[in-house]
Amino acid sequence: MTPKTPRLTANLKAAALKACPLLGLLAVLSSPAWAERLDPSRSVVGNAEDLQVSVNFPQATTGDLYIAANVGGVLYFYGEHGWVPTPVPREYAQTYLGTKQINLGNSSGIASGIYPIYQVVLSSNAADVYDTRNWVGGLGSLGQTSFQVKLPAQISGDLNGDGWADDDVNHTGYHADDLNHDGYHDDDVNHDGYHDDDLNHDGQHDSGSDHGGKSEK
Ligand SMILES: [Ca+2]
Ligand SMILES: [Ca+2]
Ligand SMILES: [Ca+2]
Ligand SMILES: [Ca+2]
Repeated sequence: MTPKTPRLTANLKAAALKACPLLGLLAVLSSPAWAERLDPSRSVVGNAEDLQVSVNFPQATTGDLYIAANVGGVLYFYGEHGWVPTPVPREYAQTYLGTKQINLGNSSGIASGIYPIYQVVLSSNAADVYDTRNWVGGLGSLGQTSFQVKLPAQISGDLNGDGWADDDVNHTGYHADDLNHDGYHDDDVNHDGYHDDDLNHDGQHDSGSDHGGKSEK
């Protein structure tokens, strides 16, 4: 890992966070012609299962395709030879239109955890993936989702086992209360995967009387 990586990670995360309200604004103001969407085939992934996403390109988009995963605050990029902690494209100088399926590999080789995923197309020959001026389609073109890999259902929230957190009704890969799209409940400040008031770790907020964590019945 280079010493620069955390700063660069912060830059892309900041860009990603900026993109969210911008997308919301665009949705209100107009139909965002460039808005892309990154969809997992399922966001809750068990052992020895593939992590698969599709990217929807509503308009022809030409450039270098980058896929990144936030691994504990460090961005790893899915290059031609797998995941590496330096910015490399998955594909160079392609034109995309419609739906593109991408297999991000198998869960058997990665640690259990929550993995936010980003996707962007960079102008061909542009060097800096963190400079949003190089993003084809601008800030709104950033694709985002999140995988929950090999986690207990009390963390993933997938109690019915359908591959999605039960509160992720629109299948974005995020919990309904993950408005900042970091993969964690927004009230999970310590990022252990549980609501911070879920002391008995059953995946549910504890009631006011059970903060000893014994029971919430
Ligand atoms: Ca579910
Ligand atoms: Ca969150
Ligand atoms: Ca927590
Ligand atoms: Ca609880």
